[in-house]
Amino acid sequence: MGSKVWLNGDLVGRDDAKISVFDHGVLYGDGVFEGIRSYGGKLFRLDAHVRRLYDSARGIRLAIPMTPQEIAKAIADTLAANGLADSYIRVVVTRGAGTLGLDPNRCTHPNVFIICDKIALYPQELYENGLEVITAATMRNHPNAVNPRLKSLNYLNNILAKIEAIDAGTFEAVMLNHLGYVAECTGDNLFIVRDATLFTPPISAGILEGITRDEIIAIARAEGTEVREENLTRHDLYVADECFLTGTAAEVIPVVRIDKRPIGEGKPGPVTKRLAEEFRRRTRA
Ligand code: PXG
Repeated sequence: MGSKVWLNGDLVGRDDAKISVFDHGVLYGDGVFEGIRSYGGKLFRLDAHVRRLYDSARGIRLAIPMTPQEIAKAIADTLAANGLADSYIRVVVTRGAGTLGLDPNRCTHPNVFIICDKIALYPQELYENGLEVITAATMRNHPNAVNPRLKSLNYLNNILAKIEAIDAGTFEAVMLNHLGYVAECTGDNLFIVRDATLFTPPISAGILEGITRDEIIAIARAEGTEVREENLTRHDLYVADECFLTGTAAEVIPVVRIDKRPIGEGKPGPVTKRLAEEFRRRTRA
């Protein structure tokens, strides 16, 4: 079965899923998106993703021409049409085709499309042995510029940091915010463990309010682990007992080296393993 893309109300073949080169999503990165996983044919935390999509759209003053219920149904229909039990779903809303020039009012109709495919960010082996990361020189977007809470189509900030990671021979980069505190990685949130307490940067550090992050915080609290959302410095990372990243695409992945420094024992720690195991159980349940 060829893959189907949902485009403005129709399920079309992958090669027929086309939008205009005058779409401001293409010309200016003017649009928003979501990345959602399905496990065993079930959409993981769909409502939270739909809500964030609408928040992002509101943040850029883009009116999605559908209700949240309609979007949720379109996502479910796309999943069903592709027959993938474990999949990655990309929902995109662009400002739509307009004229050259920034004015979004020249765009009459947002484009909405939904792709259902597979995603593998990191080699499987790294989920067992841990990932090496660097700190990027590129700082995370200032919250008063493009707020990182918005999942906008302009990911250049993250892409520039990702290039630094790749240049350094690693897969991921830690991004600091304008104050020098740890924000997040290019497509994942960051956690550390110190003395059996879990720490993660607060939303006010200028990060995406990750749904996997939220799930991990809930899992940790449910098992009685203290979780603190606090500003972290690079030094906090270097002296951590454990470190791991969370994201829809990445899921939960241990970090064992940052800027060539081993974290803790230099291998995935017990708290990370426990939380990753429970995350696996909840998603595969
Ligand atoms: N921070 C950023 C900047 C992200 O883009 C996360 C954190 C994690 O959020 P969630 O809600 O997914 O736990 C993200 C999410 C991709 C891809 O194609 C990236 C993300 C999600 C899915 C796919 O690289 N980033």
